[in-house]
Amino acid sequence: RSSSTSLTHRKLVRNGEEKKSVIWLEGNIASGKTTCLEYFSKTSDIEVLTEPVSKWRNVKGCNPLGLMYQDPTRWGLTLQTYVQLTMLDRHVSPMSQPIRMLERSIYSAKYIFVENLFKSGKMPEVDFAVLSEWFEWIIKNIAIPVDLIVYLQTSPQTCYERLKQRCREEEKVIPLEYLESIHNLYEDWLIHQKSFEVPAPVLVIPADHDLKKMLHKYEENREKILKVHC
Ligand code: DCP
Repeated sequence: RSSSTSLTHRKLVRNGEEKKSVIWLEGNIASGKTTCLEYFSKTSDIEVLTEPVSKWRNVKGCNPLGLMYQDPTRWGLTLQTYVQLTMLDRHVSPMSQPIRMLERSIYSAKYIFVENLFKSGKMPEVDFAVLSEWFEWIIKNIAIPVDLIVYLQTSPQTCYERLKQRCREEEKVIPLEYLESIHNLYEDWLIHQKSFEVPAPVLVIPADHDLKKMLHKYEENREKILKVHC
């Protein structure tokens, strides 16, 4: 950890309490969120919470992620209920650092992935209604803090190439069209802001570049991302 990246001196104290900041990192499947999180995890005073994908691939020996890709109509609700639970658990867990960076959110789970399953005709109306009621209840009754949304904006084609390269077993069935649908929902939500509530300001980082250039982009945006803390 480099001391030059320490933010300790910038801690804002309000009513004797340190102000904490929460940043959500959003973007399509294989948009490079993990690399971005790894990059910022090297900064002092930031805790990074990755998506609980390992849980989605193994709950008591079952693989709801794999099941969902095999048969979305049957298993979409199962996966998304579990995603909602595990993301909520992440959102309400006590912060151990002044800044938290979280991979995706309970909002994108609902507004992007559940919405996509339903809109593409793969989720029965009753499943969508039940998930929606759960979601509405949660956001009305439980505080889900967020100060900034960082959106890694990619083309679906780039994500498709990266997806093929990383070769995650469950994802082999994903066609380009699936990534296009997820992309369009993200753009409507965070760029055009015409579909659903956007709960914090959005910082867009173009993310089609190679790794070296992406690391440079993160460095360029470091202050903008971390200043929400002050
Ligand atoms: N997923 C889903 N429903 C959600 C959230 C995620 O079906 N509500 C799926 C999409 C992916 C898998 O879970 O198949 C993991 O999500 P990401 O691709 O976003 O995670 P990565 O770690 O792969 O992201 P990145 O490649 O950007 O680092």
